Amino acid sequence: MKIGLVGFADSGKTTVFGALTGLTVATGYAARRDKANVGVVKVPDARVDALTKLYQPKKKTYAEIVFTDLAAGSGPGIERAVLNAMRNLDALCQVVRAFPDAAGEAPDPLDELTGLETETILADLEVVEQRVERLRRDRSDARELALLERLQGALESETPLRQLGLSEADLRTVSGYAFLTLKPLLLVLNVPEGDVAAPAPAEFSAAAEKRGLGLTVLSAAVEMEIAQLPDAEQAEFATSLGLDEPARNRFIRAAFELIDLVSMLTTGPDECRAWPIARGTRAPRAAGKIHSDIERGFIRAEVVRWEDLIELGSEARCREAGKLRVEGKDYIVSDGDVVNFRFNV
Ligand SMILES: Nc1nc2c(ncn2[C@@H]2O[C@H](COP(=O)(O)OP(=O)(O)OP(=O)(O)O)[C@@H](O)[C@H]2O)c(=O)[nH]1
Ligand SMILES: [Mg+2]
Repeated sequence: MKIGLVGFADSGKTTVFGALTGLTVATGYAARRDKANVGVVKVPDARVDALTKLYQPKKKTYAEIVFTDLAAGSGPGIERAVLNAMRNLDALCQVVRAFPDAAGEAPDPLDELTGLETETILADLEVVEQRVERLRRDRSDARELALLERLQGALESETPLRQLGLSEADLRTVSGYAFLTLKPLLLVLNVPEGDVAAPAPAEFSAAAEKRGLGLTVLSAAVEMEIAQLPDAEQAEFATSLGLDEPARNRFIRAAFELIDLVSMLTTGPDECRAWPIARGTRAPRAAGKIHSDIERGFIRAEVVRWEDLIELGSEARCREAGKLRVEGKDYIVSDGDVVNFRFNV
């Protein structure tokens, strides 16, 4: 799963990337280059922290996701090569500039939102038109043609494909085209240092809501500063700015949900750990994330809710209180389940 930071030049993508990964990356004009920055980011998780406090394990492991930072490229708009690179991503986070740039130029967040929307719609339309033409010529697949004509109509009326609510079957039919406007999209409004605790401007939130898009407000510059502090001081500094926690944490969790991942938890004296699994994953497949032997020899899953475990203090007490469930191979693991697999190899 790859999540991309995308958007116009100087919106702050690389600065956000640096804040997320804690890596030192060159920002600004000089940093524009052909190669994307790629980094692994830990997903902050209060449940892992709580379980760690209870079990005092040797190790604590958060779920991880990979972020890619794509430069917009030279010139106005988004370069063709960058739009193509976006096709390989599973989800997009558009960084939108809401701070005055180095030249003092006022930002226009709504214009960036609609600007990227238009560019991605046009890129998708090009793909659809070529395919429609081909299918009309071949008369090979009437069902696909009908579907693509419907998509073409939507794109021509400037509707991103993700807003159509396509069926699972339709999504499968078009999955090979890697449509940009079908990719999950999260907006990241990069605001000036003084606005980090303020809500997004009403006009911008309304535009996000109308499109059904998630929105995180942060200041990349501030988040970068926070990221460089020792862990213990990060929360304190965030509080001093009027934030409950670094905005980066909210953003990472939102990005994690964007790609439809949930966290299965495991705990014990060795390790407390969050395992990212696709929403809807059954127990044996989830077990396979830990080790293929556990999937192969799966017998059952013993499941407690993390809240119950924290409240009651141990698995044994959860069992006594009837809070430990024994689940079979058809069980779909939910977010926040603490699971202990029984297996036989
Ligand atoms: N004041 C302020 N400046 C910022 C903020 N975020 C980024 N900048 C500055 O804006 C400039 C561009 O930031 P980058 O992160 O390089 O922008 P980018 O989106 O990666 O740009 P490209 O890679 O060229 O597409 C740099 O000089 C940053 O220091 C912010 O939150 N506040
Ligand atoms: Mg950059």
